[in-house]
Amino acid sequence: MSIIVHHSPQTRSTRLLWLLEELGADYRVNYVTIRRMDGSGGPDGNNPHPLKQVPAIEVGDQLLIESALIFPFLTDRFRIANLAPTPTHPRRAEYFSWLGLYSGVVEGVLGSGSPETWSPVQNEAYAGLERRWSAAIKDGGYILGDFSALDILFGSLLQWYRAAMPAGEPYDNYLERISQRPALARALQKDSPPA
Ligand SMILES: N[C@@H](CCC(=O)N[C@@H](CS)C(=O)NCC(=O)O)C(=O)O
Repeated sequence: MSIIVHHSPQTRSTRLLWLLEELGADYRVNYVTIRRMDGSGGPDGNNPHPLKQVPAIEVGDQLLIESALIFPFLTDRFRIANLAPTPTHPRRAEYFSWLGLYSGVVEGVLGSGSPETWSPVQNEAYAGLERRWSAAIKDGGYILGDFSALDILFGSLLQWYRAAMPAGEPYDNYLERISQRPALARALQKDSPPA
């Protein structure tokens, strides 16, 4: 299976490199430019993403976008790596619920402005996510018990934006645990194009 990752350094596609390294996948990186928050960069003609964003992946002749869907697509393809519940596993529904929370709450709320601008409904959605996440990781665990693809998807949020979650325990320890993964170090070596 040939996989191409359309990627730009220090973005949401960096964690996809991390996932692919954890999965032991064989993949090629297509480095593209994107519009950056600071006004630099710009859409890249070599990026097949319809919105000129990253990440996007090509698997054979299929193009897939949106992190919350790329993750399960790949964990299903690479089941052997055991980074997510299989389709008949009793925690499969929990896995999908977290993926939905990522796309609906994390992207939907965090991406819609600063906390001061959130509506009461958005505040409650975010607080609910925080309660669930902190309960899962408080005793040295991970979101689904053992380390899984969800810890890459959600954990990368803390790596970019630690202030998104409350200060102190349990998030600091969790961040330290996930940051020590050798696959993350390998991914970071590929984050920027070779000089
Ligand atoms: N919901 C998408 C968001 C993708 C996204 O916003 N990517 C940013 C980089 S972190 C981007 O490409 N920005 C450039 C743009 O929107 O033009 C996902 O989670 O994959």
